Amino acid sequence: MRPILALLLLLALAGCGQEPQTRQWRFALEEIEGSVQHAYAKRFKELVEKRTDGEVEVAIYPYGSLGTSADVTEQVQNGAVEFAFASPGHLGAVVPESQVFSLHFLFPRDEQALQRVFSESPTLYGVLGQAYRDKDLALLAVVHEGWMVWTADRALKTPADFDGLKIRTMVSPLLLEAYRAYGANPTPMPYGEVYSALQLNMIDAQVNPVFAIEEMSFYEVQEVMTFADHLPFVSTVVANPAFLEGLPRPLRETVREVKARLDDYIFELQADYNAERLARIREQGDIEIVRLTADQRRAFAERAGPLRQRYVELAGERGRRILEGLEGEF
Ligand code: 6CS
Repeated sequence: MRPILALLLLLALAGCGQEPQTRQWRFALEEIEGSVQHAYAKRFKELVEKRTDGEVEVAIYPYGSLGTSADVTEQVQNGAVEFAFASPGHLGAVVPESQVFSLHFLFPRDEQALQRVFSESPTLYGVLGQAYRDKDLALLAVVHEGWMVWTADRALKTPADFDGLKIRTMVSPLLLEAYRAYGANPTPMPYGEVYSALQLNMIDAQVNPVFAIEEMSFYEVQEVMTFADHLPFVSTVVANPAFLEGLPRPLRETVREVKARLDDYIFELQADYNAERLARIREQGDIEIVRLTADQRRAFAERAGPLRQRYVELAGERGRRILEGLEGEF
């Protein structure tokens, strides 16, 4: 055998003997096991591992294992974690433009319109995506987790009911301003501290989608749930940009395809989760449920209106483009 052929044969045989290289992708959540984010990550893992045939293994880190939302976002920015959920409710100080998701009464209650815009909006994936990118975050998906519901020691039917109410919010500055506009005293704190703060009467109220109110047991320590349909709870899936851009093209394509598959999956799943958990809350507790009328919602919407201008002040020219772009897409 000619030496060059022998060398090629040797190299090929050595290659065959090598263990295939496995890539580990970490996916960190802001929610516990059994949540909407957990369902998303489990399906992401399943689809990625199946499509890459063992080349990629996804490890899921539920809320608490890697710290608060702010900690997890930093871990994505510095590459310690490849994928994570980053809720705009916590991200506002880092990416001011993301606070468009804090604007009460901006988003329509038409679920199909929400689904369409959140899965493919050029404004969100283009303009907002660039704002994320400037802060070392790649925006992969915008995820609707269900409409926010106020829970409190009282019914919240008019802005006057918010007078002096200590309501726990996530930490984005515009969210706090939104509740101040109703006359409340918003108190930001990490998700994991809310139950005990309610139990110890350090706060009177909090706001979250139904599935979260159930799985975090907030309903146990509150008297009334008020449905105002003022804001969908939106989270975003982010990745470390250098990691994503450094992936071989087929793997990047896999991430893109899996995201598209998950858009419909999670939209339907959150609706089921929220409906089932509301039924469970009704069975287990004696919490009162209040749904605002159109007139009652209007009184809140009037107070919330000026916040749009405030958003543009905080998020600048790009914020204005996001707001106008979204208004045009719905
Ligand atoms: O209220 C919060 O802080 C959290 N709520 C939900 C439903 N998901 C993540 C977020 O951190």
